[in-house]
Amino acid sequence: MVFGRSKRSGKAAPAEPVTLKILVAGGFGVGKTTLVGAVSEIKPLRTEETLSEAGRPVDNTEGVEAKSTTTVAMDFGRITINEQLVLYLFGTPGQDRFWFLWDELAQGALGAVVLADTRRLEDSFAAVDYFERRGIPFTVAVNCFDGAERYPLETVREALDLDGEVPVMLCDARRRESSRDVLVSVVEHAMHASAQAAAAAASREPATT
Ligand SMILES: Nc1nc2c(ncn2[C@@H]2O[C@H](COP(=O)(O)OP(=O)(O)OP(=O)(O)O)[C@@H](O)[C@H]2O)c(=O)[nH]1
Ligand SMILES: [Mg+2]
Repeated sequence: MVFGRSKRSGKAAPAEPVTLKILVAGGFGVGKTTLVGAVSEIKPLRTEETLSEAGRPVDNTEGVEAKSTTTVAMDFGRITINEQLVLYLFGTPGQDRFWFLWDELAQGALGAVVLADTRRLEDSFAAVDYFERRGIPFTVAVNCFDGAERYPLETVREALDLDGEVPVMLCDARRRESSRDVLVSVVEHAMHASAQAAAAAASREPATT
């Protein structure tokens, strides 16, 4: 019996896209949930709880007085950057009492966005420290809230004491395109950082000849 092979279409099977995990972090109320919701192509998973009167002494809502809810576990969303690249987004909770969740969320992350509000820049110090200590590449994105003063990016870089290679940019977390640009910056920065690390490791290898 002769078995025939089915005719090949000549087209290669489409390659699976690479999926990467990106954290969206920063201080309380800087717009993390807003950013994940603006770019996500799936209905974002949210874990919002109402800010209570009881929490007022510990929840500093200065500058975001209209805020009525806060993230208590995480946000989750997904964005397809192109045929080869899909990003899974994990938004962190902003309040100090949920710090214990960060290590769990950061596992396997390629990079991070640190959102900042120039009216409360100090709220994002802890996120910058966190990623610096763990060597996770990050981009700082200043979320331009209405009524917040605009500062040159170099001033923000100095105020946050960032290394020269950390990208700093402006964004509007409510806008999809703007938020997507921030995520592309994180991926590019992380790829660059990993290529540099690989080159440095190769140059340390002893010569084999
Ligand atoms: N004007 C303006 N308002 C914004 C922007 N981004 C977020 N907001 C508003 O600011 C508030 C805080 O946004 P969230 O996205 O909940 O902030 P968050 O960082 O997730 O907050 P936590 O999870 O509680 O830390 C919401 O009322 C948003 O509608 C922005 O770019 N411009
Ligand atoms: Mg949130």
